[in-house]
Amino acid sequence: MTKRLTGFQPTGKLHLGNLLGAMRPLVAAQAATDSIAMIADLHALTMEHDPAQVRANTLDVATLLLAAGVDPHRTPIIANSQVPEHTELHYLLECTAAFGEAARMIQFKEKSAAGGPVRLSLLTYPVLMAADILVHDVDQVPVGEDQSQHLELARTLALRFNARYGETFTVPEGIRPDAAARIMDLADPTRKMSKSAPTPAGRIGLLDPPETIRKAISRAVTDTVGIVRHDPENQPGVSNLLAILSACTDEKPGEFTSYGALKREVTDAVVELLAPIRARHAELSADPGHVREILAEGKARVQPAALATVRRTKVAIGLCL
Ligand code: AQP
Repeated sequence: MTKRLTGFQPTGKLHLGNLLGAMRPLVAAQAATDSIAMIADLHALTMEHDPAQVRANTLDVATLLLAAGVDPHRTPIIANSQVPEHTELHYLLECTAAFGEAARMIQFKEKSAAGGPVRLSLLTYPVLMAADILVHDVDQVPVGEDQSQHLELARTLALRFNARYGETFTVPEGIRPDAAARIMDLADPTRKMSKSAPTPAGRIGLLDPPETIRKAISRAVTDTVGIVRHDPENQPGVSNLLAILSACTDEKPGEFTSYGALKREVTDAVVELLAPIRARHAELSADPGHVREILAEGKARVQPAALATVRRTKVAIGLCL
């Protein structure tokens, strides 16, 4: 069965984009793939962070994955910090990666240009991401546009290692979520909905109550064209609302005579989609010990194979076991 790894960074509250672009496809593929859901809490340490917040976000992402329908019996849910083979392989891969390869990553350039001290881990983070993927021998990694350069590096490192030290890693393939699942910011539909956007106005949190959702959608930026049609180039706001509607309902949107009518239907669809997730999240949050157990079980499930990858890598690169 195809092995797939889907990653989530606990860098803030998960939003509708994360659900439609990553969580629902993960849930939908559970039966047909051998998936791992990974919370990349180590990646959250690459920028200034609040320790208590990272821990809380990590548990919250795990809780939301369960609430959204990830079945931990089929799909192990892990935090990369809890499976030490990730960091062990990270170092071994660093020994095969060049400084220039990491320094030319667009995300590194952008984030390091933001001012303030630049953590060394921000530079090496794509190599950790490569380790996250390669340690589990996965065939496929769903990646958004902004992660595709990092996935390319993971492939390069795997191919280079295999060529230099002998066949060791599965070379992963990036799979793109379909375009309709790329959800844009409601306040600025030319950029994707993101946890780290400067203002929360363009984002719908997965735990937002119906009234907050209604307000956010009613304020969503549209245009002056006055016709409801899917034209991302000229009508990005309206096209985004149509994409949200179709992703929420799994159906092609009908006809709309006004932006108001479209917004009302989008609101109903989002509220309906999120209601059971909020309810399940509330139930699960009453027992945080259960979520911690799920993470521990996930670790126990994936660790033997991860250990085997690290041992194989160590032998290939010239270390004694
Ligand atoms: N707007 C989006 N539309 C569709 N899919 C999205 N994803 C993120 N934003 C959208 C997908 O969600 C998964 C987890 O994302 P991540 O936690 O790795 O971080 P990200 O891709 O960088 O997303 P954010 O929310 O924008 O985080 P920040 O602001 O911290 O950078 C991924 O599969 C991603 O493609």
